Amino acid sequence: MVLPNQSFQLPPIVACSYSNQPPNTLLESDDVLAVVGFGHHSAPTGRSRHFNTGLPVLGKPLSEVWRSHSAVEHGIDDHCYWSANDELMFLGLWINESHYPDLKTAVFESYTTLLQTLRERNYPHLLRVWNYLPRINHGNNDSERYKQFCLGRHEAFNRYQQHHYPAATAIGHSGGDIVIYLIAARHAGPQHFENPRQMSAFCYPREYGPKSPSFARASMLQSHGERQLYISGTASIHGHQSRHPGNFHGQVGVTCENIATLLQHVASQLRLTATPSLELIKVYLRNPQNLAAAETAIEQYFGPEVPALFLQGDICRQELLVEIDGMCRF
Ligand code: 3EB
Repeated sequence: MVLPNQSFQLPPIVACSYSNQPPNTLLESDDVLAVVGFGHHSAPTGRSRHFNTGLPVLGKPLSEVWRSHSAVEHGIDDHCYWSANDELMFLGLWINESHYPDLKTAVFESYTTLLQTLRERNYPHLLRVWNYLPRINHGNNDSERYKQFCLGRHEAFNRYQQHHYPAATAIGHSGGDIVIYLIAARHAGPQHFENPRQMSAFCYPREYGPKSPSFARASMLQSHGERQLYISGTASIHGHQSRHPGNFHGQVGVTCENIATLLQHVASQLRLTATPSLELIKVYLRNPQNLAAAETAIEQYFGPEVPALFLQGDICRQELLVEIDGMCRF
């Protein structure tokens, strides 16, 4: 008798999808870890598992939904919104900068709270972080807000001896609080990857700021018989230099190639027989008028079947116009 392969019938420990259902409907399910909404305002929602950001959706309105393989526990403690299953914790907070002397301190304190919460709740392994902060490109040279953000994040990582940086996104928006949300694991230490075509961001030379950015190009969790890979930092950079400054077509091409190169690199490192394919992507555009060109280019490159969410957001280098996050399961 041939037994069915049970592993194929198990739901993934976490899955991300985009939904047009209202957040209140989505939050009725006890397996939802988080619903992330997109719009012009970023401030605490007051409802456990419900996040918003200051990034407006371009095109049809969708929420990002994170579902667990089982019912989750969740709550709001010490300004942190948390939810968890047996292996993963989803954790996030908003920061009102006016309560802090400066952005660097606000970011340091926030990361300290997040990392302390992960320690206390015993989900110590950072897997993936999203940082959405207002006016990311404001300020000149070393006082540019993105660079001050990098300083605060780095100090907190140092304090918690977090020397294995996770895949991360840092994108700017136009209104409200900084919002940071993340996924961390209880048992399995994630494996991190770099892109052979891009210098590791944590090695960027001094010209990009007083402290290089603390993130990996991709992070993978292997747990419950599945591997999931989170991809970030794919923007139009080769080595450490921006390519095609101000040229959207050129940049979207390099960004897609960066993703393809990274996936091939991961496949070769893991000795996989096939290159993983993208399960879904999130596209950040500095200029909403690039939406149609982005949709066409991305569909041509990755195919029409990959769900994509298009958001208006500022990329951390002034000259960059597009950034794409991705996720794979294999
Ligand atoms: C880059 O490669 C592009 O600081 O967390 C992309 C993704 C970028 C994440 C971060 C920065 C970050 O430097 C910028």
